[in-house]
Amino acid sequence: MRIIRFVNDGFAQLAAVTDSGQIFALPQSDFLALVKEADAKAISPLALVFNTIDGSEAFKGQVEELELLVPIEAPEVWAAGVTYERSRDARNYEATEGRLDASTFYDKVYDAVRPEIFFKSTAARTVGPGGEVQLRSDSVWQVPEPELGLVLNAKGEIVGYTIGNDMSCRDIEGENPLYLPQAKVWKRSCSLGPAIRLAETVDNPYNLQITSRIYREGEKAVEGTANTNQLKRKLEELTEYLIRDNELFDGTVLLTGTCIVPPNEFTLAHGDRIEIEITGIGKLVNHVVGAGN
Ligand code: DO4
Ligand code: MG
Repeated sequence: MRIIRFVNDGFAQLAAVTDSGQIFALPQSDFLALVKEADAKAISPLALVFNTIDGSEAFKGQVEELELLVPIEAPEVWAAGVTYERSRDARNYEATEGRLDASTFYDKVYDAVRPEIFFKSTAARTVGPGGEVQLRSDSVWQVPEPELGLVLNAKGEIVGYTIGNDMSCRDIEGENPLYLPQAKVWKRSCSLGPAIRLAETVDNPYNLQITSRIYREGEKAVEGTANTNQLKRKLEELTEYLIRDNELFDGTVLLTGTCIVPPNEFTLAHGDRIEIEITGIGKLVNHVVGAGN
């Protein structure tokens, strides 16, 4: 069962999408309201959705035909880094100008007990499905980072799964790790969507296939695949560190790191189309616009 938001008669409508693709309106204002109502009734969110849609009429049409909104206006988006071997190798490459024999702090963090977790975005900097992600004006090496996103409640519990794009500037980060916030956080540098999969309906979050494609002038320029079974850390390990001595807000999203990195000579350009697909969650599509657009 997936939860979406879309524009219905000019208003944001929460809806449930069944595994067979049927769409049912939900009365709650947003995803966390649904989770909290289920909590208050001491039933699971899935049971609440089934109770609500039982006997009601499905919307006509398919999800692809709707004007989708970001499935959650996450007050904060955080991200974990170097959680996959592929990410560690890519960071080493950009930090050492390709001298892969060099040992770096990326090697250390990959093996350390404490994971890398950084602040990524706010609702205002985050775009939804079909939205435009923006390039930085002072970077010449920019890539999308396709990541599994954890939707958390204020207690740090995983209540849903979504897809995130942690847009990144490899040259800025590679120049100096202290530039990380500038390599990661700017206007429209994050996207989430298209849906949230209820956590209880995901049997094994460590076996989700991730596929990413970048199209340029209608042609596929880059494609990569990965699986969450390659993740070095446990999801609870990441959420535990995020919540430690911290104050979390309902609907916080934690991105879990990337395992798909385009070839080193690739950089995003205005007009590119990015697709990120994760089994059971959907396909997040975004368009790239140059700085200042
Ligand atoms: O170490 C910097 C960030 C790494 C990252 O964003 C990732 O591995 O996904
Ligand atoms: Mg990342």
